[in-house]
Amino acid sequence: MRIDVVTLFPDFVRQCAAVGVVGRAQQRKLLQVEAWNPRDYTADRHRTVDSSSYGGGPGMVMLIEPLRKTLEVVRDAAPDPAHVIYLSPQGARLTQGRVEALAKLPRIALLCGRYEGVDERLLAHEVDEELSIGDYVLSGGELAAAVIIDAVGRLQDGALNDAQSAEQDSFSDGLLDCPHYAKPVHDALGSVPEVLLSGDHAAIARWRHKQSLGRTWLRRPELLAQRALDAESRALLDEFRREYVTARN
Ligand code: 4FL
Repeated sequence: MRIDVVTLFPDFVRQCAAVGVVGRAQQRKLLQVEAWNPRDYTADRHRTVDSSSYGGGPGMVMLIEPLRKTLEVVRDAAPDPAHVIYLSPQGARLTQGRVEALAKLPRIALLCGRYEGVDERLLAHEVDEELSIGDYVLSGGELAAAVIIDAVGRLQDGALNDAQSAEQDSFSDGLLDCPHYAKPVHDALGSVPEVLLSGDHAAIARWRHKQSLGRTWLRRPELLAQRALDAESRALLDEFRREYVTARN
């Protein structure tokens, strides 16, 4: 998969994409990340990329022309059509489901805004989708782009080791992850739950599923409401709830 990023800070994006799982995916040719600076596609002496906002008020708006030219160069840089995404707090919230769909595309382009944003006409004509990574304001779209590159990059076939397998991630089945433990078995902070030492793989799988359900119920109940539970999951969650109430009393 190829990801092109349009940004005033191309080095920042390249450095983010060079480390860890995503960096390794690039080395393995599973992923190609390219960053493009609209300042390089300006025509004036000052390399102007922004201007004050019609209607007044503080803050600068990114101009149509440098972004249009940059996106034209981006599209011409490879044969696959690019699905163009603008990162902004006004976008639809990014979810693991959306990440999984994006990860299947041959090519996406990420447009990062700075200042107050981007001229609305450029967005209307050149952008396919607007995404937000959460309800807070950043000083630009670059960190949001880095989030998408990471979440999508690690899902490319061969990017993860067996030990990192994406099937076990939080949200891969719409639930939060279960708790994890490593050595020592006994510590001043507590002991490892007995079932995890039993070697009984079915009992361990059942315990983990129950913990996932229980934690989701405690911490993110809205995720459970969005999801139909089968009879076994309902029974496990009931068990978790009874134990939770008993432990509190
Ligand atoms: C982008 C915030 C995506 C949340 C400022 C510029 C943003 C953002 N998700 N804030 N872009």
